[in-house]
Amino acid sequence: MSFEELQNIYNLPFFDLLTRSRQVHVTYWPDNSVQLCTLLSVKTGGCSEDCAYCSQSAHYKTGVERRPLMTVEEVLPIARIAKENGSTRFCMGAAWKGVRMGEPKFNQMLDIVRAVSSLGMEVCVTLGELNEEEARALREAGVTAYNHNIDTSPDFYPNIVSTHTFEDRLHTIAAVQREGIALCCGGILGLGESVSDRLRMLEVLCSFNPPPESIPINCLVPIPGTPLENSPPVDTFDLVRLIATTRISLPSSKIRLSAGRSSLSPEAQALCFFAGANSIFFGDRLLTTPNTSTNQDLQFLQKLGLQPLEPFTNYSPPQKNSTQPIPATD
Ligand code: SAM
Ligand code: DTB
Ligand code: SF4
Repeated sequence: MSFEELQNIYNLPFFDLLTRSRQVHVTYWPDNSVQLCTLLSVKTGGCSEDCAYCSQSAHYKTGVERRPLMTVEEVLPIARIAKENGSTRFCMGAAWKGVRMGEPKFNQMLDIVRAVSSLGMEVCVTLGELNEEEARALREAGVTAYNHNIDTSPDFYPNIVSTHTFEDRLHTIAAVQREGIALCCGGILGLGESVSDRLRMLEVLCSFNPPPESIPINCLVPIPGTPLENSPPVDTFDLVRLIATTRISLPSSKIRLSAGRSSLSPEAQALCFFAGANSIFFGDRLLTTPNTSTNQDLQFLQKLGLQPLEPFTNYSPPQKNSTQPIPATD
């Protein structure tokens, strides 16, 4: 969908926009389900990159305690509990610039993925930059999805990161898609970007082939010590408009209401689900910041008549599809 089309949708009268996005939502997602995803930071802090929003960048004094890569023995019980609690996706994040084939840390990560994959949940990882070789190894180990956000528009990106480029992000995304791993790709609102930047970001998401399987929409969690510590909160109506526009333009993608959710009122969260969000991070913590408690979330979903997406049985990960043309980005 073009930028102009996205603008026209985004600027519809609020209730017209919601009516349209709801129609799309019930057509593509008729069962009132919300996917529950558990997040775990398997390697925390000390990252070489200078992303202005991030608690884990070594460039800022945020007070986040550095922790080395966890072992299989440490991760596996946490993943088991996540499954028992109803999560169907286990997402592991590492504060790295990226990974390279043959590195001990990458081999350890592959061992972790093999172990978690044996539990029968979707396995998502976010490890920073990689090439096709690493993507293939992750897929063979059992990764079903790779999270790599574009975060904002290409033009605004240099305002929030200087240690890598928007093009670098696209390169990793292309490698992930060429290897047939489901792409989890979204962004953050509240970095000081304009509405046009948000729609330019959406325009890039719309250009991926296939479209992202899931789209995390994060609202900035301001982290003391980062350049964005004093950023004002995102306007709820702007957030809901963006979710609705995303639902209309990318109907088959799951939209994950991600970081910042615990700062939203129940009414605001309900509007986000109505507009098209159908996935959340579920668990008391995100990576380094608190999340809404699981009990509160389950009660709230029940109140709205939304069901946690059924844990699947006999899950078979997406296979590499060599007939699908993926445009090169470099
Ligand atoms: N290092 C990897 C990378 O950059 O892709 C993975 C981890 S990074 C924490 C994953 C995503 O979390 C970021 O792209 C950003 O969208 C989101 N994120 C990180 N810190 C955040 C914050 N303080 N508030 C909201 N979203 C945040
Ligand atoms: C994503 O888009 N959001 C998650 C996940 N992908 C890795 C991370 C949110 C991090 C929020 C800040 C923190 O807890 O450090
Ligand atoms: Fe944080 Fe990822 Fe940026 Fe590192 S690359 S500073 S972990 S967002």
